[in-house]
Amino acid sequence: MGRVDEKRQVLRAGLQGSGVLVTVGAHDAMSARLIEQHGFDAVWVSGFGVSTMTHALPDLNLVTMTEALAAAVRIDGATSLPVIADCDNGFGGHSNVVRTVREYERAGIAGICVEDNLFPKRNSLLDSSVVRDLLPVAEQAGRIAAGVEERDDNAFTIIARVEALIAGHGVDEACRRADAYVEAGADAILIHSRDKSLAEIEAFLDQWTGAGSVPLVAVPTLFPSFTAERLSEMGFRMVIFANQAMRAAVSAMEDTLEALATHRRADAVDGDIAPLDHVFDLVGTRETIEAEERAARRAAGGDA
Ligand code: SPV
Ligand code: MG
Repeated sequence: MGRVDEKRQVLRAGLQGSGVLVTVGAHDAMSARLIEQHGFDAVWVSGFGVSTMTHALPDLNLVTMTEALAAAVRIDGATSLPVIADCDNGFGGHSNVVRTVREYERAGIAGICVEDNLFPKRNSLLDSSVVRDLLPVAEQAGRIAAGVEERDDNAFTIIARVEALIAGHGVDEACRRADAYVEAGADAILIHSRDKSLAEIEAFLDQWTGAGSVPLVAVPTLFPSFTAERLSEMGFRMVIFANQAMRAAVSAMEDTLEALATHRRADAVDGDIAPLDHVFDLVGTRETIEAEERAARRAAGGDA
């Protein structure tokens, strides 16, 4: 089995198993490599992370599909874990969702997630008590059905993300949307919430008659004290720690830059940053040089 098929199968099997895929958000290739080295199960290409770290732009649909796909491909290339790409609202209208499925599948990504936010979207974590409009449920269901129809490989996972709780539409609407997206052929449902107590999600799990029909995905950024195991007991098959690595990188850079600005000498930070050898090792520098040297010796031998 090739690398792409293997990653897709691992993702499928993990979502359909009885455990939980503990997934971490990457904003670039190195964060994906570190996520793998720390024993996680899958990598989430965070739209928030890529907007912030690659472009220094807000997560408001300013990153194009081409840019997001390029980031996903770089991330996918740096890890043997399955990669699920956050595709926001599919970067536009109906045909953009269809094209998104085609391009991400062709690029060898294991799965994507598409949300029902209107274009231009708002990041779901932004503090807001305003009830936001979402894409009409029938329209989003139509987009998902068309995306599912477009894919060639049934192992390419399409996750539908329900923003009804985030946008202030309540549990009934969240259930209605989850039903419609499952009916449209979504492989999994990401139910997003900002409720720190988890009461809203518990109400959704109690009320949604489709619970158990497809795997459920949680992003516990705003209910951070719930462990992956606890969320798994509640019925989630994937838990995404979506932005912690990105926020760690921002804090670490800020601390380092502050110390450099204060002390104006490089060794002010040496004890707190990754040693050069560690960085060389993370990207296989020595192995690459050795391979080049072996090739040069072979070429020289061949020439002789
Ligand atoms: C992301 O990581 O870009 C996500 C998750 O979509 S959240 O920021 O919680 O919306
Ligand atoms: Mg996102």
